[in-house]
Amino acid sequence: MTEAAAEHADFYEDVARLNAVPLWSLAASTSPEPRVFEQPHVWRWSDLYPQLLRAAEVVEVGTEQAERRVLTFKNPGLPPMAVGATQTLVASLQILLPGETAPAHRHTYNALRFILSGSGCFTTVEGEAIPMNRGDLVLTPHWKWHDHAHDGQNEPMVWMDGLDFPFVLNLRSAFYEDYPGKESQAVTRRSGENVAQFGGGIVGQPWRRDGALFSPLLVYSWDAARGALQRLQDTTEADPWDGYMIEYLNTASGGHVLATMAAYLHLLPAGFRSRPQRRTPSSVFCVVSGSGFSVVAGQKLEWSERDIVALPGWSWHEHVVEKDTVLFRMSDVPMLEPFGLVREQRAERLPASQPEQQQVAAGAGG
Ligand code: GTQ
Ligand code: FE2
Repeated sequence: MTEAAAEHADFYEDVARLNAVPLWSLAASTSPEPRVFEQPHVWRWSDLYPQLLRAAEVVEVGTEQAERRVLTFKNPGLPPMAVGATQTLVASLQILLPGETAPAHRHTYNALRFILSGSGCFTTVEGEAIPMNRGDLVLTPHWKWHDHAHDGQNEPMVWMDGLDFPFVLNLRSAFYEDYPGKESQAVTRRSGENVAQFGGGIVGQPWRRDGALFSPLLVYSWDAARGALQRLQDTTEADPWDGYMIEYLNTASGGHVLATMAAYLHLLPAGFRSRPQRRTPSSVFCVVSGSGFSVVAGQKLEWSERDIVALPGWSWHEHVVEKDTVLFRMSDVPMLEPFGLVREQRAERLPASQPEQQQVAAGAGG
């Protein structure tokens, strides 16, 4: 080593010992665009459902073994200790068998649930028992007590959980508490109360709206959401990027359903091929019905019913379907919006700077 090189190495070592880093050695600080570590990924129902059934044999729910019987997804691009379908969003599959109860607790991270199969489950949120039916969206906002119970006869009940857990964890704000004493919380409201009060676009007892951080309406039925999509299809043209698309709204504020997560339902009509787009927020979508594929950051991802797909932030993506296809999508857009960090590009066709994606998309047919 020359004297200069030795001096150089010495310098970096000394600085590191002082818990400092020369800024010029960090590529991220001058990267012209976001560097995205999360990868496009599909979690297939056909792979995971059998493992959920096995989980039902391996652990008893509601014991110290397992507070919830949940398989939570880990994006292959994240560091070893991290969980999440993206850097900010957890997606999981949860299974509950007839007769089982998942005990009451609360936490500062927000959750939403999209119901995939089975019937006979209730989730009690802050004193109201909410029936869970296929295609419903149910909210468990920040710090609300919640427990799940399966009163049905035969089939296991399965749903997707979406949580902002990685985000809240990184803000050192993850608090968690078990319900004192009992397994299930007391039911103190009549079933359907939140829908009656807040579900119609006309708000009863407006003083009961709990601020704007989350929606006082806790359940959005499949029929209402699918009906809205249908009316959109009957009266408008499909958006070339997003197809027919609705957002589930916070009925107190008109904003997103939760402080940290937004929820949408898309209908991509038969034969639809979306134009390419990318956005800084990340998304996770669940295939409600239909099948097709996405090309995301140069990778082709095929998916079908009940598969769950991670759409990394700032990654070009496009969707192709043969038959009518409905996608439920959650997004971390509310985490970026307050800070002016949402950027979006919607293109007629892929920019020439994306040869890999162009090639995959062109070869993909459909
Ligand atoms: O059902 O309460 O997927 O607390 C992760 C954490 C579900 C739940 C998850 C949770 C729950
Ligand atoms: Fe929970």
